[in-house]
Amino acid sequence: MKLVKKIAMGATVSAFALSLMVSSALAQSGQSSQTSNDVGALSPIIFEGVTYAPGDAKFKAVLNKVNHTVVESDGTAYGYVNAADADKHVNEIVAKLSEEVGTLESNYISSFWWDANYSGATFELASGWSLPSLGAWNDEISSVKSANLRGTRLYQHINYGGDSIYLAPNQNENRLSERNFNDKASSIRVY
Ligand SMILES: [Ca+2]
Repeated sequence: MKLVKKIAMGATVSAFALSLMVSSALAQSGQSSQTSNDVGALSPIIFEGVTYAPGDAKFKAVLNKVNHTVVESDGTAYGYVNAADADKHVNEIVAKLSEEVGTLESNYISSFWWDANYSGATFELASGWSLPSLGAWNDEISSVKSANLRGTRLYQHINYGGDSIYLAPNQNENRLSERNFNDKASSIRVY
């Protein structure tokens, strides 16, 4: 898809370009954008040092209390209330990965889908690129693959504000609903 390539090449991404990508992808896939298969939470989360499994009575309450989720490279998810605590954790992971990958160059990308299970319209963003707003994709992303160098972070508001979820490299979420982040992202960083 040409527009996707354009992003990877570093062109400025406008809301207009993103809306074009949506209509193009929808036209190609022949799918509507109204699919929704949200389910309850399925993955454990560590909050204030305690691990909560989906079956725990307190799980839903903890998930609702969590504003920021950080998923490490081994898939372990940590929940935070404060942005500063989540930022610190993300910065540590990104710094460590930066040391490891050095100046490695490649087309490492993150992929985002309109629907759960990596279906529906999609777009890609290469490592090092960010989108401060998502245009037609605002509050629409339902699944993500973080196949890049230093991870992917989705934010609730434009300009990287509000709640967030960070996924370490190669951590994928086929249902962002499991992290209370379905149809919620309004800006994105790909580290
Ligand atoms: Ca969606």
